[in-house]
Amino acid sequence: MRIDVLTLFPEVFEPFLASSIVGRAVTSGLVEIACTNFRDFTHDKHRSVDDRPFSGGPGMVMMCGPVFDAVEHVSRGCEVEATKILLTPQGERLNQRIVSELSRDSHLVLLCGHYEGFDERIRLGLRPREISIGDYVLSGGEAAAIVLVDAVVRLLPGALGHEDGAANDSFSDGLLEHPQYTRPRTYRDMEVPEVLLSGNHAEIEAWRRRESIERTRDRRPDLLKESDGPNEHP
Ligand code: 9D3
Repeated sequence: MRIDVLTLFPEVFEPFLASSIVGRAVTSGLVEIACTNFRDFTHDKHRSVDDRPFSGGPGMVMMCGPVFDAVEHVSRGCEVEATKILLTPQGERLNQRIVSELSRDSHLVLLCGHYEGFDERIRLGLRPREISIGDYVLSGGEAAAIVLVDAVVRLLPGALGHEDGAANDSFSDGLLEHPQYTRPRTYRDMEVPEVLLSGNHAEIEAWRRRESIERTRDRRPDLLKESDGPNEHP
């Protein structure tokens, strides 16, 4: 997979791209990730990437020129058309289904905005998929792009090292994870549940399943509704 991140702040991605699972996926060649600065595609002596909205209003708007030119630059010579993604509070809310879809694409181009938004002709001309990472206000699309890249890259075959990892996650079966314990068996008078020390794997699996369902009912009843339906999690 190739991922191009278009941004005014390419330097914020550097420590993230160098670390942990994503860093290892990059060095092992599973994914190639490049950051491109919109400012390298400006047309005037002030290197403007934004301007005031026509007819007034608060804030600044990302201009068409640098955005179209940067997208065309990273798309040049590519045989398959890239999936273009505009990170915006107006987009569809990111979830594991969308992450999984994107992980099967060969080329993602992520557009990170700053300021109040994008000139509407960017939407009309590029027809990007528009994605939000949730209902809270960020100062720009960069943090959202990091979230998206992290979630997608860990699904690439070979990225986790242990291949059952992604399949066992919360959300892959629509349930939250069961409680987990490690040594010591007693800590400040708190004991590890007896069943986990029993060695009875059928009983342990049944306990974990019950705990997952109970925890999901308590904390995220919305997940039970939209997954397999009420009869799947008795
Ligand atoms: C005046 C209305 N504001 C929308 C709530 C304008 C505005 C605020 C913040 C426009 C852009 C931004 C910057 N945010 C993003 O670029 C962004 C974002 C977010 O703020 N929340 C969740 N997901 C995303 S993806 C990109």
